[in-house]
Amino acid sequence: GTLGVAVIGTGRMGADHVRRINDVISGARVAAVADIDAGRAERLAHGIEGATAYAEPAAAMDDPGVDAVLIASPGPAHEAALLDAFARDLPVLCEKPLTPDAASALRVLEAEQKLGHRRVQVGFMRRYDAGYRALKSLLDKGAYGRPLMLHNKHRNVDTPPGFTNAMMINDSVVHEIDVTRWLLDEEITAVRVLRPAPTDNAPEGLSDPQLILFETAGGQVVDTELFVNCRFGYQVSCEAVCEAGTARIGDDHGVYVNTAGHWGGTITPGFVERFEDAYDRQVQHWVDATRRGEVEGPSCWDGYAAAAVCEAGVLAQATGDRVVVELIERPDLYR
Ligand code: ISE
Repeated sequence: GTLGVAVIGTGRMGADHVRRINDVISGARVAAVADIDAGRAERLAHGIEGATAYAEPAAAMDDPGVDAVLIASPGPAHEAALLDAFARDLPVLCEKPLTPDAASALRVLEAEQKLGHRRVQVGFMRRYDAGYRALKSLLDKGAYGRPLMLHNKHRNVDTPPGFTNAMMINDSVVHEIDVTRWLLDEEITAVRVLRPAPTDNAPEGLSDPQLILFETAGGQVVDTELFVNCRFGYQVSCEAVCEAGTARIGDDHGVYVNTAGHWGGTITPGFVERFEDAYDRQVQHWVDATRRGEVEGPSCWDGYAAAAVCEAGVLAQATGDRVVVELIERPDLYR
């Protein structure tokens, strides 16, 4: 039957996922929404037939219409919500980050292993972007030989109030951490961060742009230009340099225009637009897999590994040192 989803957190991503489940996705409906701001949850539930608003995540999960949970609350609230879902053995789609640090991610990893089966898909939506998927399949086929390097660009128009240097790693570079591990099928073993003189458009104290370097267990080197107050648009691209060729995605700007002495196209304003198709495909895949009784996509292991690389990255950023990433041995459940 139709999957009844409890959406936990009704901020920007939560509200967008509610709209998506309601209007875009097939096979699922919003059965419950929860937010510590109960008024916000109620306003959102009001427009949706059969959806009930709650203040507590656990209460939303106990709603009789709920079969699965989509966690879109702020990162620090994820661990508690994940453990609530595990206690009810409910399938979960958890927005990134899995949790904000490696120790809490490890607790989640251990709790899922106690269930004895995977329950969580982590919301690393770039894995569902058409460009990244095409690049992944080329690399998996060995189309251009062994990949040697990745060059990533990650640009945002501006940063929300309170955005910190640590968030540049934990919120933004976390996506390059995941695509690096996924595209190359290797763990990241060390991180370095270079901080050029900042743009005057960055808020006081924010080092923007930054250049982040990863080394992988396979000996590859990956660079990421992160520039989150670039002002001109939202851009994410990735170029793989292989032994016999290169492949680059993310440079497509849709319609190509000539006018008024200029040629070119438009740039998306933000991640919601740039990754709209990826978000849709991610949630549809989760719904379809869940209805088949399966769990696919990025796992708690991927969430934990990303958190461990983020911790090393934040340290590398603060010290200027090359910081080695320490991971536990990969548990059988995630092999
Ligand atoms: C935000 O949290 C995201 O996840 C976006 O994908 C990223 O581009 C942005 O830099 C983050 O702040």
